[in-house]
Amino acid sequence: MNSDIGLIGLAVMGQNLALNIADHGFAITVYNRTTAKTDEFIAANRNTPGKLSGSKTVAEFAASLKRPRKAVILVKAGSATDAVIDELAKVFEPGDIIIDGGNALWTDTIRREKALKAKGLRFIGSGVSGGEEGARFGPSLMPGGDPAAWAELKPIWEAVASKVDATTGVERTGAKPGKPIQGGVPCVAYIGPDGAGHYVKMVHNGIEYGDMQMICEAYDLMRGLLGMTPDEVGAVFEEWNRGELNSFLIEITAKVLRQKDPETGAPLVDVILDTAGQKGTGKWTSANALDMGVAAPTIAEAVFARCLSAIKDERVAAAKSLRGPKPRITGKVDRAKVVAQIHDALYSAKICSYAQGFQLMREAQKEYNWKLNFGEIAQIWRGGCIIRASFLQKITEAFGKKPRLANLMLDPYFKKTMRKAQKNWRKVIGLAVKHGIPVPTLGSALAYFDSYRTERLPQNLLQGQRDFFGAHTYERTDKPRGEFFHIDWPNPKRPQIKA
Ligand code: NBP
Repeated sequence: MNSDIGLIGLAVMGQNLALNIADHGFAITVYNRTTAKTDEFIAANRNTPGKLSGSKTVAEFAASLKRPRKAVILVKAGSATDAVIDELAKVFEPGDIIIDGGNALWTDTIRREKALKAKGLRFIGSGVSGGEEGARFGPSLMPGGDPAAWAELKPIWEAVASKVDATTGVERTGAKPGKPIQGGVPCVAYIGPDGAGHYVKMVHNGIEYGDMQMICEAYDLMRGLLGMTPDEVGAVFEEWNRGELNSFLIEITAKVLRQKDPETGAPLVDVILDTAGQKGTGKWTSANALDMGVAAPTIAEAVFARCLSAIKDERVAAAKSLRGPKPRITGKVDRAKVVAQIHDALYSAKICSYAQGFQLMREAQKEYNWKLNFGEIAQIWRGGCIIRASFLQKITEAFGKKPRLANLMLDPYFKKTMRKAQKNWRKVIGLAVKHGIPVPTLGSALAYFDSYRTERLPQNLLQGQRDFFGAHTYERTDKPRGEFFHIDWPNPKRPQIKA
C-alpha cells in the first residue's frame, strides 16, 4: 500500500494528528524511534476506519509513501528534529517534502529549509496549535516554506484543520473519532516563506502566555480584593464566557475553578502548587521583541510572572519579612461593580497584548522579507488553537478593513472599547496597587496603552542623561529629525556641536 503521507513521532501530538489525518480518508504510515510505541499505537487503533500502518525503520517508512513523499515530523523540538531530518534526508529523493509540525525556533526552520533545499528536498515548517484535542479533531495550522510544497500539502492540511463558520467565525465543534467536521472555513493558511509559519506560531504562544497570566490576575483580584471562593470566581468566568471575552481559555478557567480535588474534596485550584512551568516559546517571543526593539511588555511580563512563581521557597521566606497592605477591601463593597471593573481591565489589557503580538509580526516581516497577512492570521486563530476567541473575529475584521493598520488599538472598534473600559481598568490597577496584589500584565498593558498614546514621553530627559555621561547626542524639537547635537555639559555655554 502506498500512503498519502507519513508521520514521525508518536507522542501526544503525533498520535492524535495521525488519527485525525486517517479520519479524513488519507492513508498514513507512522514511525517512531522506539518501535514498541508504533506497535502499541497500531494495535490500539486496529479498528479505526482510517488507513493506518506502521513502519519499523525509516527506510521502510519512506518506501511506503506515494511520490513526492510527504512526511510530518512531530518530535521534541530541537536536536531531535535535526536527527529525524538527517535520517529522512538519507532515504528521501529530490522533490520529496518534509514537514516539521513541532514548536521549532523559526531561525532553525530557516536553517533547515536552506540545508534541505541544497539537497533538492522541500521543507515546510508548520505551526500546529491546539494541544492533544486540537491535533485529534482540528488544530489551527500555520505552514510556512516552499510554496510549491505547500500546494501539495494543502488538501491534507485543509482537511484536518479546525473549521469555523465563514461569517460569524464561530468554531464548528462536535467531531468524533471517524466522524470529522464537514464544511466551514479551515483554520489554516500559507503564512510565508522559510520560517514564517513557525514565527507566527511562536507569537501565538507568546500571546497565549499573556492571555493566561491576565486571566490569573483577574482571578487573583477577585479572590484577594473581594474574598470570593473558587466556585464564585468560576461562575463569573462562566458568565464572561457568554460575552465579549468568550474564548477557550476563559471556558477552561471556569472548569478548572469548579473542579474539586478527588482526594480532599477541596477546590482543586487551592491544592495545586503555585509554581508555573514553561517550555520556552514565551521566552523566545520576548527575547525576539528585545532583539528587534519592539515593545511587547505584557507578553514579557507573563514570562517573568512564571519565573517569579517558580522561586517558591524564596517567596515563602520573603512573605514573612516584607510586609504590605491587606489584600481584602474593607467595609461595604459593591462586589458586582468591582467584578465588572475587573472584566473591563481584562478585556482592555487583552487588546494591548494582541496589539503587541501583531506589532512584533509587523517588524519581523520587514526583517525577514515576508509578506504577512494579519487578517488571515487572526482568522486561522479563530478555531482549533489555545487562544481561540470570539474577539479574533474583530481582529480579522480590523485588518480586513485596513491591512496596514499601525496598531490594533487604533481600529475603531477597539478604540471605542478601550475608551469605554479605561476608567474601570484604571480603577482596578489603582485597587491592585493599594491592596498590594501583583498585576504585572494588566498593569504593564495599561502602561503600554498610556505610553503609546502619549505625544511627549520623558525620554527627552533620558537623551540628556545619555549625552551627559556618554556623549551619545540628541535630536532637537526645533530642528529636523536626523540632525544630532551634543553639548559640553561642564561648559554648557560653548556652542552645541552638530554630530
Ligand atoms: P514530545 O515533545 O514529548 O516528543 C516526544 C517524541 O519525540 C517521541 O516520539 C520521541 O520518540 C521523539 N524523539 C525524541 Br524525545 N528524541 C528523538 C530523536 N533523537 N530521534 C527521534 N525521535 C525522537 O512530544 P509532543 O508533546 O507530542 O510534541 C511534539 C511536538 O509538537 C513538539 O515539538 C512540541 O513542542 C509540539 N507541540 C506540542 C503541543 C502539546 O500540547 N504537547 C502543542 C503544540 C505543539 P521516543 O518515543 O522514541 O522517545
